[in-house]
Amino acid sequence: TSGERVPALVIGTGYGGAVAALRLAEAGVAVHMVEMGMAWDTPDSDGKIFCNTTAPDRRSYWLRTRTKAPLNYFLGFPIDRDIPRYTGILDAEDFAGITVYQGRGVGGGSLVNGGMAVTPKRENFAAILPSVNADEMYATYYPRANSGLGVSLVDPAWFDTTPCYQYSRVGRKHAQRSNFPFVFVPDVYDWDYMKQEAAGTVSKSALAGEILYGNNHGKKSLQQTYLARAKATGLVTVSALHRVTSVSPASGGGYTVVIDQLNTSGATTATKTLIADRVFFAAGSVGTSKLLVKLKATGALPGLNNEIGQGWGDNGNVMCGRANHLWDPTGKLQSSIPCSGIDNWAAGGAFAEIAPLPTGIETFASFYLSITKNPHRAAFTWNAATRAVDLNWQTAWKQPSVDMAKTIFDKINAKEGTIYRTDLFGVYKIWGDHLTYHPLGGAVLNKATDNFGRLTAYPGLYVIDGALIPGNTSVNPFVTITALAERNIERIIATDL
Ligand code: FAE
Repeated sequence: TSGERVPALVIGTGYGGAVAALRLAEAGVAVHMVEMGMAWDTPDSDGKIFCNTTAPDRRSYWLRTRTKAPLNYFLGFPIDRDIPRYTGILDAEDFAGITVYQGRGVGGGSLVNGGMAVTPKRENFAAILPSVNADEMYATYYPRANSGLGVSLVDPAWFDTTPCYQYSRVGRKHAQRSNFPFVFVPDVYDWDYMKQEAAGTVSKSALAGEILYGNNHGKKSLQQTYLARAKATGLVTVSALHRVTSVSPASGGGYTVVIDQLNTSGATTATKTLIADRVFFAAGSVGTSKLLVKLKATGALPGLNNEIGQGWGDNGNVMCGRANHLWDPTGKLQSSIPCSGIDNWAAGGAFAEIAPLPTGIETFASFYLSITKNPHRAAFTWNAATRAVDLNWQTAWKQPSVDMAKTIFDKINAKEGTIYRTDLFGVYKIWGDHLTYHPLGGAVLNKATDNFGRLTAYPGLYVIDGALIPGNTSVNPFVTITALAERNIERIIATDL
């Protein structure tokens, strides 16, 4: 209700927001969470909450009239199709030089992602978060995050025999024949459930190709983990389809938070105002950065420092496919949940996930999402003319990522006598270099904030999401986002409340 006062308001329900809400509630603090996306807790007319990747409907995209699939061509033909405009689950947010994919809804990115839950190697941590005590992270906060998220590994014996990971086994064979380290990648998917899917005893999700637009079964998104525990405290409420547009100091102390209520067409149906003693920015790297840059530039929070909006990176994401020989089929049944990768970080700056192409037909293709050590960092700035926030990422800045990915795939192609696929991202286009799944930074720890996420010019304002991480995590980011949030909220509860 408008005008109400809340002790703690959390903007966004992704990893950072879910950790903050749970730990604050456990400490006895009532928390109100505001989420611009839908609740995703009610089946649609087809009996399912989420639509399938192969049949995207209005549920698939955030306020688009046409799908914008990350892998947008197949055999050289475009695969995007018209859909009704709706507050769907996946946002393909276009900036001048890059499309940033993000989850929209209660659970944030955990609703749409592949669940790959990777803790960076200890020796890479100093480059990821230089001001954070690594010993504490690896002794306490990474284990806490892994346990809270429900992370586990595929059973290697099952992996070796199941048809749905033939694509990974082909990926392993090719990696090892070129002397690259092959690694299993942990995930939050329930592996026992996937075995039952393969046995045909339960409804299929990973083995029905569900990914990107939500998983109806098997995946432990934040709705099943942190957010379920937060709600069970009885101290956490969530408003879905509500978007925070402003935060500013309130005259009687605390902060005035302005919130638009949205309908499923994305239109504002009401504007509400709350007073919050503390506000946690957990709108994701892009969402938090856009809000803070706007609030600084438009005079709501003018005292924010000049690091706001800086230090944004794409985690070096780049995708590619390889065309295998006919004796190396990758399987017509492919689990949509990746479980393995090729680690060439130390030698070549690339960590490649062996990814599925769950088309339902044999493609003889190997597909990879590489995370690379791309050095470029972009900045968000306020555009007074358009009254929007711009990001100055340049298309050409992906070249280092392509070069690093090639340290793996040029060598494998040479060894196997194979070539790159040229039909997955356009007509004769090898590299999926127009996008990222892993936005990071924009309110970097110990620069835009203090070393625990406090926006020190404004006591009671905090950043607690991927915006804190300066552009790269060397692996998939959500375990690091979760572990850093666990570390920061513990300190904030101990010293600020
Ligand atoms: P995030 O999860 O994005 O949550 C932010 C929330 O805030 C969202 O729900 C927004 O709708 C909401 N929001 C934004 N602005 C506002 C506002 N003004 N008012 C109210 N609410 C707002 O942030 N990472 C991995 O580690 N492993 C993977 O396998 C993986 N696969 C991915 C696949 C895809 C397709 C995508 C898109 C991402 C993937 N990621 C993966 C990245 C991961 O999901 C992402 O790093 C985290 O979700 C970021 O967590 P945050 O808490 O920063």
